[in-house]
Amino acid sequence: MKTILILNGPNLNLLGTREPDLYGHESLKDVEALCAESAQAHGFNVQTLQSNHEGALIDAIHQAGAAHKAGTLLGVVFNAGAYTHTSIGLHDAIKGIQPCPVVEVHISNVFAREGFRHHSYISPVAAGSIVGFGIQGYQLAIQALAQA
Ligand code: CA2
Repeated sequence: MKTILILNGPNLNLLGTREPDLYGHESLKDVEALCAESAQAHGFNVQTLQSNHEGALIDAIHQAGAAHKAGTLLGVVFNAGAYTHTSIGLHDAIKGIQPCPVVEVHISNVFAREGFRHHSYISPVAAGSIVGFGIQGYQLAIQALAQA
């Protein structure tokens, strides 16, 4: 059974603790459990990782690329958090593992927020982007990968 990597970036470990209007009441653990359930329904396993460190996220993307090449990984669901708006390193890492599909997810509608959240370094190299549907976005991303 192939794996889907659920990768979360900076501060997403704080989900459920503050700002429920933007990010809901569920914790990261809840999100990861939801992802495992959705992936299993489509016949896949999940591997989950959250990091507040850009380099660790880049390493995880490289490992995902190797696993995709080896045929054990279907793709990546990636919420890069604030690094979305700043990280050329993550852009290059995702580009470097193509054709491994990376689906960009944002819980909030970044386009309805501050101007600095309107630009994404991830979008141009992502297979697609899902924004503004809350944590359901992770399930939609899994569905997109499973049905591609
Ligand atoms: O909407 C999203 O999913 C974001 O990726 C979340 C990031 C933000 O920087 C992006 O612009 C959009 C922030 C994640 C921080 O999450 C927290 C959750 C609860 C309390 C504090 C932070």
